[in-house]
Amino acid sequence: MLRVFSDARCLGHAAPRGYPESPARLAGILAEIRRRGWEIAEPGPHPAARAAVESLHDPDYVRRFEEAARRGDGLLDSADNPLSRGTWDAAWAAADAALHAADWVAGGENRTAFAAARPPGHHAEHATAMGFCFFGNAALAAERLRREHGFERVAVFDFDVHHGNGTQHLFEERPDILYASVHQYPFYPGTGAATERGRGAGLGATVNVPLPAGTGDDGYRLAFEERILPALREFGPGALVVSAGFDAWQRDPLGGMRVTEEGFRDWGRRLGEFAGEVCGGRVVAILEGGYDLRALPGLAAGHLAALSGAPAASAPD
Ligand code: Q9C
Ligand code: ZN
Repeated sequence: MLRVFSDARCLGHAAPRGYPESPARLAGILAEIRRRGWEIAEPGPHPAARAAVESLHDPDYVRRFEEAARRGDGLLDSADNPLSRGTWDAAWAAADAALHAADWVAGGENRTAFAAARPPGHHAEHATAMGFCFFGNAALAAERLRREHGFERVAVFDFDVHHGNGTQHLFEERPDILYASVHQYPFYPGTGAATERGRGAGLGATVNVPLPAGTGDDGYRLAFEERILPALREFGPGALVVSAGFDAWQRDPLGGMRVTEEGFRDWGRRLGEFAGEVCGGRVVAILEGGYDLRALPGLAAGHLAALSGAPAASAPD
């Protein structure tokens, strides 16, 4: 069963001219989801959001973000993180959607949730905005499943073309939350070497599979079969969080990979089968990147259909 979680406030984070992380990305995905007849839940603010964000991020960072937004500053921490009137609310709305998605998935078996939300989250550090990201949405979902819903081990798998430095760093000393990523390397943000395997008690619970520019469906399939799925299976999570970025697509304006639409469906199928066998079919997918406005809706919907076993397309009328 698939359920999509979104929030109209996510559209209010405006993109300056030439900024690829635009409201149109999400609007296109939501239109495609409606076209396929999939229901979209908009539950609004999550009662535990403030506490969840301030336990994962530095509360001083949250205050700094709020003050910068209120003052009307043009950006937060980096040129990749422009602020507009709706940015603060959008960042909370994305966190809210991720938390609601996690709550719903924890409520039964064979549930696939998709947080159709922006801004994305996997580059956001403990106290720094980075790479279009403000709050770690996927990390929030993982921590919610771990702490509030009692799953002893939760895995995050990240297939965005960029390495999720934020998610990795938030959990790198944790043995109870696995972070696994497949990404273009060397590339932005510079982290994600195979030698980064976690620290202290978390050693071994970080799995990086860097791939060279130009990798296509075959290279990704090998990475799944030989590295990612065995690591996830060995960890044995009670629930799976997927950082779903679609910027490894062959003509993405930011990425340099050659993945096709069929590639994203193939991973969806593999991850869905894995979840059915290992973690009661509990999957929380969170939107990260993906910047080709024409391709993105079909890539995301195709992946979700395969991941959840939802009908691939609505019947023609
Ligand atoms: N400042 C996501 O896909 N490019 N973020 C920076 C040099 C930043 C991508 C170029 C790309 C961030 C969620
Ligand atoms: Zn990305």
